[in-house]
Amino acid sequence: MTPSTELRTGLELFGHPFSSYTWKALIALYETDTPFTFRNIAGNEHPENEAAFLEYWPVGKFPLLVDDGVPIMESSIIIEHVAPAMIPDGRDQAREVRMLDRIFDNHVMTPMQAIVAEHLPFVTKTPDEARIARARAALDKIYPWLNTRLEGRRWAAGDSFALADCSGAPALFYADWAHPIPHGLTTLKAYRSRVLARPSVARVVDEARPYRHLFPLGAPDCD
Ligand SMILES: N[C@@H](CCC(=O)N[C@@H](CS)C(=O)NCC(=O)O)C(=O)O
Repeated sequence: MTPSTELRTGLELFGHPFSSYTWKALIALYETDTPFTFRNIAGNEHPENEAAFLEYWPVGKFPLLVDDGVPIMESSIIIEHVAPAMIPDGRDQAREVRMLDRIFDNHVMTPMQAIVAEHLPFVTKTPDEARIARARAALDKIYPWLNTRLEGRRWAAGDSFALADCSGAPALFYADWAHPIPHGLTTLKAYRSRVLARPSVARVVDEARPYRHLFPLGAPDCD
C-alpha cells in the first residue's frame, strides 16, 4: 500500500495547515503528544506530498493518516485510531461525544464549507446564492441549539476535552468567520473562546496564520 515515492514508517498525517478537518486530527495528536510526521499538501510547497497523498486516497479529501503504510481516512476515525482516550468509556458519555462530533461536522462544518466554497474562485466564478442562503439558514438553526446544549458544560460533551471538541474547535472557528454567531448566544460564544484558548487548538490556529489570505471572504481581524 505504500505509494511509490519512498518507504516511510510511523505515523504520517497528510493535510493542509489551514484546513478545518486537518486541524481536527492535529488537535487530537497534539492533545495526546503523539509523535507523527506532518506531510503538508499546501500549494506547491511539497509536490511529493500531494502525489503520495493522492496515490493513497484518490478522493483527495484530507486529512489522511498513514500508519506504517496503512492509510486511514476520515478525521473521526483517525482520532479514534491515534487517540482512543478522546472517546470516554461510559456508554452515555461516549454517545454524547460521538453525537456532538457528528453534529459539528454535519451541521456546522458542512454549511460553513458550502459558504466558503461558493466564494472560492477556483471552485466557481458564479456563486450559488441559493446554496449560500440555505447554508446560512442551517447555521441559524444549529447555533441556538448548540447554545442550549452546551449550557453548564466546560467542554462540548461535559467535563473532559474529547473528540467533540476536536471537531467543535475548527467548526466554530471558521463558521463564526463565515456566518457570525449572534452576540446573544453567550454560551456558544464563550465555548468558542474557551476551546480556542486550549493549547492544542491555539497551536493549530497559530500554525495556520501564514495561510489566512486563502480565506475567500477575508479573514476578520480577530482570533
Ligand atoms: N469527512 C471528511 C471531510 C474532509 C474534508 O472535507 N476535508 C476538506 C478540507 S477541510 C477537503 O479535503 N477539501 C478538499 C476537497 O474537497 O477537494 C473527514 O472528516 O475527514
